[in-house]
Formats: sequence, C-alpha cells, structure tokens
Amino acid sequence: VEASIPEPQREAWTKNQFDGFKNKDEFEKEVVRHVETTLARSMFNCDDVAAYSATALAFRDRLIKDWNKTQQRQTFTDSKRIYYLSLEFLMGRALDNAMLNVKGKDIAKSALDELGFRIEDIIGQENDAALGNGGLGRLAACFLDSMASLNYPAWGYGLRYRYGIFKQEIIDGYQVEVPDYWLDFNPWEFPRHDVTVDIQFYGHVRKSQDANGKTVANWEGGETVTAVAYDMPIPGYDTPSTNNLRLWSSKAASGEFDFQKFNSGEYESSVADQQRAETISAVLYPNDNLDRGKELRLKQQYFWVAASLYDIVRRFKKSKRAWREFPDQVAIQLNDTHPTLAVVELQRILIDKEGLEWDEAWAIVTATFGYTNHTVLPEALEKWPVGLFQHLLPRHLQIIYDINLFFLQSVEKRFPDDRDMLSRVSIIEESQPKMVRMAYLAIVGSHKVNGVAELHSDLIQTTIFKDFVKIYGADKFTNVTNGITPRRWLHQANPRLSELIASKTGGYDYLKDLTTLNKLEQYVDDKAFRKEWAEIKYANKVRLAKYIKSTLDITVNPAALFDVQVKRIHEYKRQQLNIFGVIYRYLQIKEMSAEERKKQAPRVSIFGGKAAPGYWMAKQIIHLINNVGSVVNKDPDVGDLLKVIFLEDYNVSKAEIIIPASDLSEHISTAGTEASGTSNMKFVLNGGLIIGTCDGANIEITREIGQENIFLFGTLSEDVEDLRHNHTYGKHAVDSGLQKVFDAITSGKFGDANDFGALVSAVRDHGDYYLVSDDFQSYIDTQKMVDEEYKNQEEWVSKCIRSVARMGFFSSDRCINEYAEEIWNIEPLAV
Ligand code: 73E
Repeated sequence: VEASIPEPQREAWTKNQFDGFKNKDEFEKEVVRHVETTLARSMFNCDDVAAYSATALAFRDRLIKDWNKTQQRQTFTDSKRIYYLSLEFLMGRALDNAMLNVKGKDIAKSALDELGFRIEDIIGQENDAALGNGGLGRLAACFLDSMASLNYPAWGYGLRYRYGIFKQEIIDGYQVEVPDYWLDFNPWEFPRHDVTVDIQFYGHVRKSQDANGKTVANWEGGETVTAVAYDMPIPGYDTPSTNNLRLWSSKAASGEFDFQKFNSGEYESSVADQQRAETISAVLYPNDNLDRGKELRLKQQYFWVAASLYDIVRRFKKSKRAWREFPDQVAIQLNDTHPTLAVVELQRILIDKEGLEWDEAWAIVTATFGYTNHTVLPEALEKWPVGLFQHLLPRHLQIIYDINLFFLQSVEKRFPDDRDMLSRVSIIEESQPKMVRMAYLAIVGSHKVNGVAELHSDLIQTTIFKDFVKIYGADKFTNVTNGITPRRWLHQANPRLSELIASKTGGYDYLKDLTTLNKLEQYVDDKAFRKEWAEIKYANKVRLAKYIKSTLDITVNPAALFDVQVKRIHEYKRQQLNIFGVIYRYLQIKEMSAEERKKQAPRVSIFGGKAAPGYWMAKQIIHLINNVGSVVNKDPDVGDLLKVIFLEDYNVSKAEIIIPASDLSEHISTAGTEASGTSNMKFVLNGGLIIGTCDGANIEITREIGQENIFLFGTLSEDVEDLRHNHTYGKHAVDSGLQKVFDAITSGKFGDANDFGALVSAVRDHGDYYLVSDDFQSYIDTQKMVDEEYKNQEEWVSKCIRSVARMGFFSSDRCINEYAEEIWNIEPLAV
C-alpha cells in the first residue's frame, strides 16, 4: 500500500500492461527474447536446457500475471483464505502442468517445433521439485492443483529445502543415496527478498507486570534466524485463478552475521554462524511414516510455522478487523502433526503480543485449525522430549502446559471418577523422559480432526483417539477420503487415453467434473472402443519397455502382464510379500514341463521405491528384489515368462510413465496399516486393475468400481490383532508354500543367504508382525486368478473401462470441496 502508484500515473501503467502471448508467433517471440536477454545466449548457443529455461520463463511470465490478479481480487474482496501447512509438497515437474492448465501446450509444441526443438525433450529437461517423501507430500500437491482449479483462495506454506528427497542409485543390488540439489536453475520460484521474518530460538522467559498490573511473559535472549519467502505460482486448470505456494528459506539474521567478528579475524566462526542458520532449510528428512525425533527437525517445524503465522497474521491485520473475526477470515489446515506448533504459536501471538485474554485467544485458535491424521503406525506418531522443548522453545512449553492444564481440568469435570483417563489423554506423556504428544495437542487445538479414508477414520476413532471421541463427541471427528488430480494423473501422464475419453464424454470437461467419466460405461461392450483402449495401453507399455531397456538394458515383452508395485519401501506395505510371491512363481516355472510352460501367462514384475537411508530392513528388501532379478532375468528356462525389474529412483515424473503402463498394481499392506494410499487411485484411473488387501482406500475403490473388478485377498483389519497375539503366544507355523521360498533363499540361490536372514526370520521367528505368512496362500491363489483372467483380454479390457468409468469419486476436487464445506467454511471466489 505504501508503494502504491498515485492515481494520475496509473494510466501509464494500465496501457503498458504485459499481456502475455496469445498465439504461436507471440510465444516464439517470448522464447527468443528470454534466450537472448534473460539467458544471454543466441541461436548459435541454445541447447535443450536453454530452450527449456526460456519456455518455462515464458509460461512463468504468464502465470505471474494471473497470479497478481488473483491475489488482488482476493485482497479487494476480503475473502476468507485457506492456508495449507505442509512440511512436504511433492510437486514434480511444473512446465507440462502449467502448459496444460493454461491450455497453452499446443501453441508451445508448434512454436518449439519451428524453433527446432521437440516438446517432449524440453519437458524432460526439468528437475522434479521433490520436496516430499511419498503420499503425504503428493497429496498436498494434488490439493494445491484442486484448490486453484476450483477457485478457492488458498495458499500453501512449506519449506524451501535446498536438497529434496535423495536420488536413489542401485549399485550391486544395493540402494545408494545421492543428494538431490535441485535449485541450480528454478524458473518457477520468485524470491521475495523483501518478505522476511526473524525467528527466535532458545533463550529464556522473564515474567513482568504491564502498566495495568497484568503479568506478561517476555521471551528473551537466544538466537535469531531469518526466514525469506520464495513464491511458486500454482495455476488452476482452465481458470485464471493462480494461487501461491510460499516456501521459506533460512539465512542468518543480519544482526547475527557479526561484522565485528568478521573484521576482527574471526572470519571462520562468523561464516560458520551463517552456515548454521542455512542448515535449517537445507534438507528434507527422508523418512516416510517414521518419526526420528531429531532436534533439527523440530527447529525446521518451528521456523516454518512461525514464519507462516507471522505472514498470515500480518495479512489479517491489514484488514483492521477485530480479532474475534480471525476465524472468519482464516482457516489453517495442519497436514499431519508436523505443523502442530502453529496452534501454540498463534496462542502465543494472541496472548503475549496482542494482549488478548487466554479464553478469548483459545476460542480463536481452535476455531481456526483443522488437523488431518495420515497414519496410525505407532513409530510415525510424533513425540518430542519435554527437555528439548524447554531448551529450544521455552515459552511454547509453558503454553503447552497451560493448554494441557485447562484441557485436563475440563476432562476431570466431565469424567470425575476416571483418573486413568487423565493420564491417557494428557498432552504430556509421563514417561522417562517426559514427552509432548503432538497428535493430542493437534486434536485439542483444532475444531475438526479427519482421517483420509473411511477405514482409517473409523480406526482412529476407535483406537488411537478413542478417548478424545468420548471427550469431544463424534462430531469433531470426520472422514475425508483422499483424492488425486485428474489433470496430472490422467491428462498429463496419459494424453492418449485422455483424448479418447474426451472424445466419448463430450470434451475435456470431464477433467473438471470427474463423475462424468460414467459416460464411458456405455462403451464397455463396444468392440471398436475396446480395441482403441487396448492399443493405448499397449503403447504405454511399449514406452515403459523402452525406458527399461534404456536404463537397465533388459528387454521385456510389452505383451506380458505388467505387474507393478511402486511406492516407498516399508515392511507394512509388504514388498517382501510381493517378492516372495515372485520367487514362488519362479520355483513353479522351474518345475514345469515345456508343455506346461507354454500355457503360462508371461509376466513382468516391476518394483520401484526408496527406502529411508536408516531403515535397514527396507534396504534388505531392495537387495533381495535386485538379486532375484539378476537370477531370474538370465535363466533360459524362464525366458519371457517372468522378468523382475527394479526401477531406480522412483519419483513423480517416473510415476507419470510407469502408472499408465500398468496392467495390475499391488496395494497389499497389512490390513489396517495403510491409511489411504493414493497411487491405487492413479492406477485404476489409468486403466489398470488392482490386487490388494482390504485396507485404506482400496475398500472405497471396491465399493465404487464393484468387487468383480478388483482382486482382493487377505486378512481383514478386525482380525489382525488376534492373529498377532497368536503369533506371539501360540504356535505359528509358516505357510508351506512360503517355506519353499525360504528354503530357496537360505540355499543361497539368490546370493549370500546371510544377507536375507533377517527378512526370513522376521516372518519365521519374530512373530510375523505384518502377517506375511497368514496372507501368503491367499495372495498366491489370487495371483493365479489374475493369470487366468488376463488370458481373456476382451473381458479384462471391459473391466478396466468399467472401472475407469466409476472412478469419478476419487478426484481431489471432490475431496477439496468436502474440506471447504465441512472443515474450512470457505467459498470459491468467482472469476
Ligand atoms: O496411506 C498414506 C496416505 O495415502 C499414508 O501412509 C501417508 O499419507 C498418504 C496421504 O494421506 C503418510 N505419510 C506419512 N504419514 N502418512 C508421513 C509420516 C511422517 C513423515 C512423513 C510422512
């Protein structure tokens, strides 16, 4: 506002506004201009990287214009905004998405062609923005796409990691981690060197009296680190709405970079201070569904949350509204417990800085926040030692104690005779050392708590949070089943299928209302349509086969059944069950006669996924998969009947190639462990079938597409506890088929048996926590059904089409509308 141009000069601005490109010629001009000026190159010096950069910059210019207008509109209309706080945003590449969302890809394609470049090569130059581990981070990215596409005034807030998730190399069958330095040139971000926030750590709290005799807390001393904003425009599909993703980067506060020191010969220690500050946003923690409790992680969380809240509060204060109106203007969603400190920070701002009374402030806080839980795995539930809090955030610990005190007092009033209840629900766990339970803090500080698929939402209400349901009532708890954006996961990843669907459903509007996919159902029995459908799948498989050939030098037959499991490697996701099944298949093929082998359906088992660097068991699984591959793939008895592929460095852009090429994908977690899963939705939407357990969103996928279109097997979630109990206290015999697999492994058939001892004994000797043996036989039987059904291609393709037709529910647009209505109380802003 201070820098606003006076009225008389505004005409000069209006008439000179940058209008972006409207056709091929204008776009070419933009590209050449960026090559020659921004990049200081020429036609004699323009490689694919330069052409990518210039193309990206041309689109960025266009996005930022829409971005400006969107932000102005939101400010002028004083609309309520939703702020999505997530420590992970797994965005993948931006160029293709931007081109498609603004409907500029055709222009770019022909222009680049004239300029001497293939658009696919240009798209391929971009690094993935890999600021996430897996499903949780990708969900946040899909949500940003949907919020912009549906015209919701929404901001994402996260951290600008210098290193995203590590790159995975496979060397001699083992995972090796390589740093992912992705920021060399990132045309999609706008550094806002003028948008900074100083963040305090450590120090102590001093109580004093203000002029009215009221006690006030002063957080003093310690050190300060500066947060700098970097903005990424988020274009909606077929709308000018362009939202913002604001990522914070850490640097030494100017006061902290001690020039005195610098000049007086302490150059090294002064540079070291600077580096220490930059460490905060240096690297994404590479653990999925695992909490390791490192101090730097807590520092990241507070740094990001404090900067974001400062920004949000600053924006609210410009409106000059009363504080009690804060929740009418601001909704904040906590993506898991990682941003839970925001609850405490907002309470601190309101009572310590703005002088509100506790109750008044707390009513504002709880009306503002919503909390999404993504996991019930005990090892993933965040807890922080009280001592660490005391040291790093002393004032916040006091506030947490007060929040807990008032909460427990209210519980005691309602349940006067239940002392046990108080210790069970206390935000402070009375362990050695004492711990702060972040999920409990998030529940107490929010007005709604949601799970991410029906089974998961039921489970949190009946197990880990059941006392809180008693305390607050069932209304505070709800379900919002996850979704995926059809723009990236169908239109971008599978353009030919998208085109075919558009031709039958009345154009590309299905991308805005995915339920119109149901129009496809009338073509299920249409032979010509089925043929086109099958051809597209085959072409996608050829594309993947070429990729496999070029990266691994293994030839796979595109007519074989492509059986895919790509996701983070985790014991609960049971890649071990899959590879044991592959070994079983291999042993069977070896025993067959030549005649029998001819009747076998050829299969390619494709794996991909990263193991957390410190997760030893997961790394053993990767090693076993690779070793099985190197035996099976060169066994002349097997030939095309079985190939085992481990694709290196699974990430978003590779998912875009792999998913459209799948016939069958595996979602085989132990029942009750996978909160939702989202790749299950992506695979079905791309015309693949699923083999899966009754877990997460598999259950709702089954309900939508029909149980005849999915291969379900295995233990039900309600039986898991008893089975585990029996393993521990009763006799537990390993399944006989699985025993043969173990015998083959221990015989050294797949390399040194000692390497895989732990994988075998986890099942055989240590209680089989993930029920691999219990589910093995039904897994094998179900795979046999898959083989049989795949032989009838007409029927298989019909199932695929029918499934796609019924997948409308799983759009992240539906999901975001549910959040908007039930949790955020926010409306789209008409454009
Ligand atoms: O089932 C998935 C779910 O689809 C779940 O495992 C994942 O979130 C997806 C989106 O809802 C998830 N990730 C984490 N917790 N749940 C997690 C936990 C700690 C660190 C990083 C990620």
